[in-house]
Amino acid sequence: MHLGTTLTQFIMEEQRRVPGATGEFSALINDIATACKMISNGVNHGGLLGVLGAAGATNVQGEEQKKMDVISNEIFLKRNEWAGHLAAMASEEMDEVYQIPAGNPRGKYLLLFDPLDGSSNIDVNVSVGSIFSILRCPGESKTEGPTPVRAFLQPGTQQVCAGYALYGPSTMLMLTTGQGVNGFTLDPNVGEFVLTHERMTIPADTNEFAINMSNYRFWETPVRRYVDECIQGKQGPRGRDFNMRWVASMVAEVHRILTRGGVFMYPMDEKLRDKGGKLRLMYEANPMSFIVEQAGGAATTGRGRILDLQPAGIHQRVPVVLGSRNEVERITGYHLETQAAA
Ligand code: AHM
Ligand code: MG
Repeated sequence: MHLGTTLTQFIMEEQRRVPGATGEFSALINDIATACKMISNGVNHGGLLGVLGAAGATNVQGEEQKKMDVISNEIFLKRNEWAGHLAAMASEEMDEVYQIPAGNPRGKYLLLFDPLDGSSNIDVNVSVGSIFSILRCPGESKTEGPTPVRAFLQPGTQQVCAGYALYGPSTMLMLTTGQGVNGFTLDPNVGEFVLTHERMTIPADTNEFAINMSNYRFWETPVRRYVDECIQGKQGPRGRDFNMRWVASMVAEVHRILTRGGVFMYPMDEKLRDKGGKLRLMYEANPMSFIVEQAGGAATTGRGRILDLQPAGIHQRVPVVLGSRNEVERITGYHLETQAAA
């Protein structure tokens, strides 16, 4: 039996070290954790609960919504709209900012989330996850009128907390509040997340890369160069063999990198240029970049640090290169060389 630290205990002990902390933040994390437990339950039961398959609609991004996308979004909203910690929410599954219902108390935080990332994997019983990011709501938006989109448009460096839940062989919750990255495993028998992975660190070097190779013909030169060099292995300029993985669930990909290192790329390509990239800045790239940096890794667009970007919209997309520091720096260097030569 694991009698370790529970998530609630961990967050409360961390908060006690912050002078003037009101406990609001701890309560918010608890509500997010409850949402993740409920989603985990839905994902684990799958066909038994009738939650697999398409919802028959597309989201704001024009992507097909799965039933479980819609259910997970609803769970996040319902678990977080009542307690008074939030001024507003934003989700991958909703076009507009979600306002706290009239009559409910409002608080000082903003919550952004992708309720079920990698949901193309849900029907084939492969790992999926939830990703979230917490910001402080700027002063004037906290109590008066609807919270405007501009309240959310803060660079990733301003995140108070970021995390993800991975619904894999076990359900895990990974968290950072800017003091390193800690991981909790859900004990399904007692319904608690328990601290199992303390202070996770990403090795600076790696022999493993992750990218959707089917986009090769659309990539930019620096990405082709990097991947070509990896594939040439011992015979190529890198002088060593590389391994490749592609789960198509960013949460599973980032979790592997936190566990054993690696580099993950969803770079700019010709197909994506008009959209700005594939992954969403505010509820995918920013929280994952915060986690990766807090574990000693790096995260860039190929050109600059993701966390420094000034967002222009809540659904903005960006190219993403993240993971083991030395590889991310190499790939970014290749982009900058190409840019300088142009
Ligand atoms: P989603 O938010 O619609 O699930 O899309 C994001 C996912 C990431 O988890 C994953 O890295 C990527 O899309 C996979 O894309 P592809 O299907 O092009 O391989
Ligand atoms: Mg997503």
